[in-house]
Amino acid sequence: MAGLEEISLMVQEGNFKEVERLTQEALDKGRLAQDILNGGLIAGMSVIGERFKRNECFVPAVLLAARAMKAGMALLRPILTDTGIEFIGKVVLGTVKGDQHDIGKNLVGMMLEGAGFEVIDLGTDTPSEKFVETVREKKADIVGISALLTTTMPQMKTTIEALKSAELTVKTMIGGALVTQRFADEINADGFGKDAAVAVEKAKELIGKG
Ligand code: B1M
Repeated sequence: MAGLEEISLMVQEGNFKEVERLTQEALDKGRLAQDILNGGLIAGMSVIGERFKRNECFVPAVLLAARAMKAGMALLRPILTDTGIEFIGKVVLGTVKGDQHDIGKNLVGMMLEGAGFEVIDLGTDTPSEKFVETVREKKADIVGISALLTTTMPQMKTTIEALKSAELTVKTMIGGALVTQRFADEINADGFGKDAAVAVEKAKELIGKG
């Protein structure tokens, strides 16, 4: 039977082909999708998340691991949704209007998925109205807002204000290279993730699962 440890190791090495093969093999041999997710994919991604936090590995390794995790997730997702297994929370994620930077946001999204969140990714150049509309429609728990430019950071404030005006009870989390805790406090964001690993911790905290 394909070992979960082996899947975890292949995620850590970013070997997406092996993750895909081993995940399929584990399914074929009767492993539960939930066990493969927790003991293989998420376990591997957690190791990488911890290493990243301690500066023992860097962005390229995280992106490779995330891609490998996604390869396994693609096989598990239909089974997990079929059997009604629930995500721990729902996050609407996007880069603000006027901003095309998405590498960090994508990393945050993948790490959130790895931690068991459902992520609805609105992409880049996302107007505040789109955040509001999606949060309302999808009944999200958290809105994750990313911005990388000094000129687009005010859009984070605009988005948070639009969510408040729409009276949506949703937690807000912001991040991006130039964003600080101070800025997050200034614009009344509920959380700030300095990097993808902290963003995951913060998201769990915001929904009371930290
Ligand atoms: Co741009 N760019 N860029 N750029 N770019 C910066 C941000 C810049 C700091 C470079 C510089 O001058 N030193 C500078 C901004 C300066 C400022 O505003 N003060 C800048 C500029 C000026 C520009 C243009 C205006 C350049 C031009 O055209 N004249 C232009 C703007 C385009 C636009 O958006 N409208 C532009 C364009 C581009 C590219 C398209 C070439 C490319 C983006 C490609 C892409 O994303 N698909 C690009 C890149 C790659 C960068 C740098 C070099 C790297 C950004 C990156 O991906 N880092 C960047 C310099 C830098 O940041 N040092 C720069 C890796 C990534 C993993 O980190 O995004 O910080 P980061 O994400 C981290 C954390 O911030 C956090 O977690 C991530 C993982 O740890 N995080 C969150 C991010 N989002 C989060 C959300 C959260 C929580 C945490 O919760 C929701």
